[in-house]
Amino acid sequence: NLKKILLSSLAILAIGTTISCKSKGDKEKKVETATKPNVVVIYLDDLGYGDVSAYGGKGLETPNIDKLAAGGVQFTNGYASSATCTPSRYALLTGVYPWKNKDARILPGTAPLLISTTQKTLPKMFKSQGYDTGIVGKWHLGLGDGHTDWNQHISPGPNEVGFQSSYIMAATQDRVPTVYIENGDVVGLDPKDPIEVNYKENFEGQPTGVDNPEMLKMMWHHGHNSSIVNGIPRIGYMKGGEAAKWKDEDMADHFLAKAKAYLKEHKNNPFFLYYAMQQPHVPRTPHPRFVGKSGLGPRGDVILEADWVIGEFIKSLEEEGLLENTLIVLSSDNGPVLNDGYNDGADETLEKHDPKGGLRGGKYSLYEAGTRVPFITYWKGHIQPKVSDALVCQMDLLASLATLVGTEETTTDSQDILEALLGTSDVGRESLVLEANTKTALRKGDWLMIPPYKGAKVNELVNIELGNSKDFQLFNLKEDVSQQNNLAESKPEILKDMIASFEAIRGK
Ligand code: NG6
Ligand code: CA
Repeated sequence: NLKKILLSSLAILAIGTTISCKSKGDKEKKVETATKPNVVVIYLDDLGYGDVSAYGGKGLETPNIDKLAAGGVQFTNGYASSATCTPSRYALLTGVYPWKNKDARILPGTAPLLISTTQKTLPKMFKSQGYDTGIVGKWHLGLGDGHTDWNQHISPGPNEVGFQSSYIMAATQDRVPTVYIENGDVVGLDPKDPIEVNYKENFEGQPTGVDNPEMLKMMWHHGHNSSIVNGIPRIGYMKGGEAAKWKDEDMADHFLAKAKAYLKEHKNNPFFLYYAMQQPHVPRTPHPRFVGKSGLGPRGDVILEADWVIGEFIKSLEEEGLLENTLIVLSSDNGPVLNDGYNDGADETLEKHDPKGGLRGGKYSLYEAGTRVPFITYWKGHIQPKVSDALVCQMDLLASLATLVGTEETTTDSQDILEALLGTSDVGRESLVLEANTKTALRKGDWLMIPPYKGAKVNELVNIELGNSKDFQLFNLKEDVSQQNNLAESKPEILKDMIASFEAIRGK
């Protein structure tokens, strides 16, 4: 009898909570959609799960990111769609799995625009709701038609897929052209010194990382031995454009100034700002203010620099009176790598710091450290601080933020998990296909399944386990977050279910 009474009171309690949660959720939704909050996505480049002290990172303090985590929702199962940059950014901006687009791979600086100008995008969605939309920072989604003349207006690019204003670098900090591009025009270009870019062959008489080591202030380890800019050898060849070339050490301050200016200019209308920072991607070039500050070499130093930048940016939001009306989403495009092609000591100076945060693999990998990244939502006065285990992916921002601003946007792959993102629900996605170099794996519930793949087990150049194996791999991430125990043989039922779900999404 007692048991019965207990059970029924538990049931009443349970119903009570559901109802109150639901009505609370509905009410909040109404308020939020009515106010049209600003949205800022702060996106880091190669920042690992363990690179943030709020995520347990040791040997390095990131107080400003930690503040967002402590005052917002800190996701422990937050994912980029992919273990490299271009595909992750593609998914973030289009809400579509990148492996559905065969060209969504790490792109050279001369690649044509990857996103179709007719495709749905996150900025277009915001624009349709009366938002101003802007991007500051790394693009790496291709520009123009593939035959870009860098001395003319460059189009199509971010401005043709929904961003009303753009201030970008074309590809990566280690790829040419090493210039900023504002709304399709190279900034500071002297027409008498035109820019030429070629990824196949050098321009006659131009020094390279291979031939002119005496000119280098940073030594290359693999790749990165073509044109030299600011004493740093790059991927690809470039000639001319001297006055327009960026100064690597000033890049963080430069993008910060642009992002702050964006806030000032657009504070009177709802805006969406995609702030794509360059750290801690190679070449790691901290401003002298940060050199040596981490004790972990340049990789640690640029993480401190990035954290400082984020603090300054938030201060600006506060000063402009925008903080309580701005949803901030912070994440990273893929997991960490130490030596990614330059001898900058990143792999020698780790001490206690584990960029992977106990996960297996890293950038380029199908193991967890490739795609599981810091993922934080922060909205002062609107989001109750919590740690959430909900499975969330950057690809879901399109559908979720559409709901936030009062519209609907569906793609085949972006899921509306707004309540999880705002912390009012712990339910995220049920499953997610993860990608590394066009190979895919399935996360579902607590499980990760990697199908058999040919290829090296380890990328020796970067010293990262890629996830390739002749056998199926199955891990219970709840019990075995570092993925040491392959349960594919001992849990055949689960493996079967995972394969079926994977094939249902991926196709056979
Ligand atoms: C690789 C580069 C690496 C990095 C990466 C892109 C070599 C040998 N390696 O090809 O240094 O630039 O591309 O990184 O060139 S990402 O974060 O933009 O995906
Ligand atoms: Ca990256």
